[in-house]
Amino acid sequence: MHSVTEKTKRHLIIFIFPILIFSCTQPEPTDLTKVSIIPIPITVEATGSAYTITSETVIYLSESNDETKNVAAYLSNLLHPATGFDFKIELSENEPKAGIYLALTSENNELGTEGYELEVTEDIMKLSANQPEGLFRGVQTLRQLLPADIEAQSVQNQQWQVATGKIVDYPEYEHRGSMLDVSRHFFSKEDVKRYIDLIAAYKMNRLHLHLADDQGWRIEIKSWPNLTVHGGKTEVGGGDGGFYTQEDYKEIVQYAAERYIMIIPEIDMPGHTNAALSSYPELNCSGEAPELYTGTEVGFSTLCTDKEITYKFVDDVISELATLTPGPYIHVGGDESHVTAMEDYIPFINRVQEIVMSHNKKMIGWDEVVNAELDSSTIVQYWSEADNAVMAINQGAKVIMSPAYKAYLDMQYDSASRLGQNWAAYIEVDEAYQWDLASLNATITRDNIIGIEAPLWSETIETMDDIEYLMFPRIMGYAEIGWSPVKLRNWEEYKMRLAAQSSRLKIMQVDYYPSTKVPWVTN
Ligand code: TNX
Repeated sequence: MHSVTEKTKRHLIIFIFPILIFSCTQPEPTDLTKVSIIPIPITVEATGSAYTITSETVIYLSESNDETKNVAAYLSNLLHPATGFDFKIELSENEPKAGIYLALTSENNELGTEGYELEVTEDIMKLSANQPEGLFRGVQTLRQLLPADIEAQSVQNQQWQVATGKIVDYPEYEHRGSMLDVSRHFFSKEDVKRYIDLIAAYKMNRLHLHLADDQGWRIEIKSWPNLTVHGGKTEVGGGDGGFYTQEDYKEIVQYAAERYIMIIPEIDMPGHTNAALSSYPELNCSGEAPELYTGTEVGFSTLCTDKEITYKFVDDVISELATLTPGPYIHVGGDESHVTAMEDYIPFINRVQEIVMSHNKKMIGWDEVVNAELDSSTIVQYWSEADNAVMAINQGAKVIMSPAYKAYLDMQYDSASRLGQNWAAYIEVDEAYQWDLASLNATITRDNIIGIEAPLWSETIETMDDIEYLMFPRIMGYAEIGWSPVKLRNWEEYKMRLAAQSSRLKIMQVDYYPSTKVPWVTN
């Protein structure tokens, strides 16, 4: 039953409220310290008012070059679909009176290359950083300060307010990333781009692509064409596989670079090589090519480490990959080579390391590579044995932290999870968040760690929805572990911030796992 007064009230809301919104000069008071931001910034101060983005808002740049223009265009493209506004981008060497101002400064050393400062008043939203990269990370914060509807892909009729105050923010670790296995199941270029967009939103800066394994070879190598023609044909379960042409791959690298994400290519060897062995019989000690493999066993394949052609192959592959890779790293796998004798494995890795370095790249390997003699530039990715990470450190190598029982995105959340494996652990959202890279082991200390990577192995996943279900929300916690200092991190507080992200994730159409550990806020 609606009374007359209730009807009148509704009319007031329908007719008077918009007039209030569009004619009012006083913005609604808002508290910047109450806004949910992931990863949590270093400092946030609120001044209790709001800045409003309107159709008149201009994006100003303090300096106009390809990179700053790219960040401004990225911001404009981010804001355009939901607001419907066409933002002008203009150069303004001096601070403008109003608008969004992207400023390069060299005033604050502690910001480093990725840090930023965001100052919001009722008139201006000023984002400053030492590098365009810092501006880009700051844009991701700005995004979370706006109402969740900013993520919508169609025009939303509402106010676009940002709480006033000041944020100063920079990362704890230089290396913050995820790995996607495109070998067990192949994922299209478009899927990889979405993956890049999703990790960029939480300020990650590395995407490691696992490009070759027993089940499929996914990157075109012009000097060994059968690797993809034959070796890329299928995947786990026997479905159609696929591969990236070098042109596709360059496009991925470029797309990532525009988001300040480095692509780290991995060709796993000497094990995990059935797809290559099946494509070229001469790489087998027997001289006979095995069938393509579509199961999920590991540890049964090996390159023939005492044939010279093997090193010609490795050199050709790494040479082409190095040419496609602007970043400093080539990942050579080295894990689970159970059928390679240790006396063959060690000289093989030593030689592969030389090959990588001869192409002016640094080698990364899974933690078993510590059995070889590592160069001081080599990086070890700890996934399995803490003792291996300790050996790496004793050899002077730095470590990427991906301990499977904490950081594997392909682990099931619990025994009822519809996807994933559980050989390392069940990893619920709280388990994924509540640990610190530098306190797992007494020898693996802060100074030896370059950062975190959360790997997503793809034995059990086939679609982007599947990816998102295992990735979210855990990836947001891994992003925070890499970005925010441990003293700012606390599960009880984090879970509230995470809960507040649910409408945003829904609007972004992220198919996240709705863990019962999180008190999700549904509008
Ligand atoms: C172990 S992690 C592997 C992968 C599997 C993964 C499944 C690592 C270096 N090797 O080959 O896909 O487990 O969780």
